[in-house]
Amino acid sequence: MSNFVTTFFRKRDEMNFKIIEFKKIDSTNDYLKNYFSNLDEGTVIVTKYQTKGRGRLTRSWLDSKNNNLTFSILLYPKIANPNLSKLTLMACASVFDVLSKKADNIKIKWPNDILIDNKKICGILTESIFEGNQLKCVIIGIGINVNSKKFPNEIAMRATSLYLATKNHFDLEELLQAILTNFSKHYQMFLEDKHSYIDVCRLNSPYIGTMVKVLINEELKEVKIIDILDNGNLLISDDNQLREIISGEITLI
Ligand code: BT5
Repeated sequence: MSNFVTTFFRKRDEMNFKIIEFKKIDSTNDYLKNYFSNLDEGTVIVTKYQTKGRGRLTRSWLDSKNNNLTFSILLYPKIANPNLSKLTLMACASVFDVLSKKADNIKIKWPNDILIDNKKICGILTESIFEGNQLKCVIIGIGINVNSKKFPNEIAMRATSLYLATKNHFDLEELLQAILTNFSKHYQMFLEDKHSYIDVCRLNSPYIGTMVKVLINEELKEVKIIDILDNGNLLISDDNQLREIISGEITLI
């Protein structure tokens, strides 16, 4: 498999990214899972075509050749037990900042999606690797539909791309660099335990203050979304009882 490496360095306090690009790969998250031990923080695996992209649980992330931005970032957070929900929201804010300058009606759907006109344009998968009790690394995988003009039937009604939303083509490398610049800024906030990226999610979530259907432990409930908390959890009102949930599937009524 051919690949090439670009390295660019940033100012003090910002991340160094080393970008390794594959023409084709099964999953950029799986590559980092397999090879992280030889790679530094800030290594980014990006591909022109991901053939076995993964979503959460056993779900798939579908890609089409040369159209989309599909990448994973390797992190070694120097804090005990980093909160993965917060890291996912940090990545959501990093992508949101860039996409919202390119298209209208962009929203962040807690815990890991970005939507345009209520259709999914980006999904984020954050994974951690432990050896015993010791955290070895965190991998943040990001899939963004950029220039795709159509989608497979199973997701056609629920997916969109920057191209479909704007009728413009976008340069994938330029988008990647802009997202990494934002990521570096928000990651610094994360490490300093500041929450500006949660504010980005809070301000741009379409659900806060509304009634939604939520799947909690496989039970479908109708609840009111109150807030996204600084710890990354969702605060809901369930039968007038406030309740914090760690992750769940949200469906707008
Ligand atoms: C996600 O899971 O949305 C996380 C997707 C993460 C993908 C990235 S790409 C780089 C890295 N390498 C990987 O192998 N994965 C990461 P979840 O919330 O579970 O949503 C998955 C669901 O999104 C699927 O079941 C489909 O319904 C839908 N879906 C799949 N492909 C899509 C696409 N291209 N656009 C919009 N929706 C899609």
